[in-house]
Amino acid sequence: MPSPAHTLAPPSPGAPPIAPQFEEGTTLDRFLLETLRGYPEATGQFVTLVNQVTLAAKLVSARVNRAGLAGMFGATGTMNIQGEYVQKMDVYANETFKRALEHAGVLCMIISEEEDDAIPIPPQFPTGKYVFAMDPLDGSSNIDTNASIGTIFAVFRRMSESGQGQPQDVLRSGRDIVAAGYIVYGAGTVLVLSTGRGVHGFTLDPTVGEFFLSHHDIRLTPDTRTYSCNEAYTGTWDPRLVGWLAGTKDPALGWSARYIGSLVGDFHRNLVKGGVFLYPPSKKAPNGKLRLLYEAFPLAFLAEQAGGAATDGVGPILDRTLASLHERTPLYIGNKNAVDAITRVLST
Ligand code: AHM
Ligand code: MG
Repeated sequence: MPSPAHTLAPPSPGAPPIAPQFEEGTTLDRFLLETLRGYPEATGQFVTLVNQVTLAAKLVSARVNRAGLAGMFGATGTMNIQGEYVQKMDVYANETFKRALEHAGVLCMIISEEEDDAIPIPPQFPTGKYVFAMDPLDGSSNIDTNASIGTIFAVFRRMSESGQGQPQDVLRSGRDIVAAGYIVYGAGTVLVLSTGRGVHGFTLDPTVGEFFLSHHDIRLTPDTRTYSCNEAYTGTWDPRLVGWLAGTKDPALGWSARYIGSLVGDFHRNLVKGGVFLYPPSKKAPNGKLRLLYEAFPLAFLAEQAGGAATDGVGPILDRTLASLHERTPLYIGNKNAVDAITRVLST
């Protein structure tokens, strides 16, 4: 029986529940093979896909580390579909991920923040069963300052039968995501991944070029006392939200703020240490600034997998159905009680 599009793969009949103990030095490759062992449909193309993602991540990581020396700081002088200045590293990351992924026979379509239309698989390469949506270099305006930046991605199983991907392969519910993750290029390079069975982090050891398990089963506790947002914009936010934020200023409550201005950096910090990230609609960005498909969807998938939550202020992000590739959304994401409190405030 074919597996439903929204699960990576069903376990093979009689497969034992998998709860392996991971020893020090477990590579990403070994982790995938061991955790997906009972899921034969998921090995093969999916493992190849992850391997190609890590190859691109290593190349981008190396370039980010040398950006100042390699003349990769600054903008190209052109604007993307989002009306934002394209940085030189945006172009490099986009090309690197595309080149690493397009030939492997595991994708039928790539969607990138950097390109207006869905990217078909070049005709000389075989197509595969997954759709890959990415923000190749989120937060890239921070590159000149050495702040954390990253690649965010979501993976869907195709709906169409074969050949090039079709619009129905990507214009769909966030609940159809089968895997999601990001690579944060910071003090170290860390890949955070979920295949729908928890959230796990792998740190790149650049001396050997391997990702090793470093954050097993990351969990978001229900409560947090940290928020992340661009508070300079509150003048045009919904007053109910401004009221909620004002409430956090009571010294008795012990709130703190952390904001890098790089979604992937802020989210990673909050995932590891706890925190709620807010990017509400504002006068400048009436539908929010962040993109649903390759920013909000994958991070919402990770947040839910870690026991947290993500909403657009009305309902769960993952309940949304994508209407257009570069659609924007408000985003409130992180520890569950804070996200729920914000959603409650916005619905009263
Ligand atoms: P980008 O994908 O073009 O880098 O833009 C998105 C970035 C996010 O990383 C970050 O959360 C947000 O823009 C910061 O916006 P602001 O400068 O308005 O606070
Ligand atoms: Mg981005």
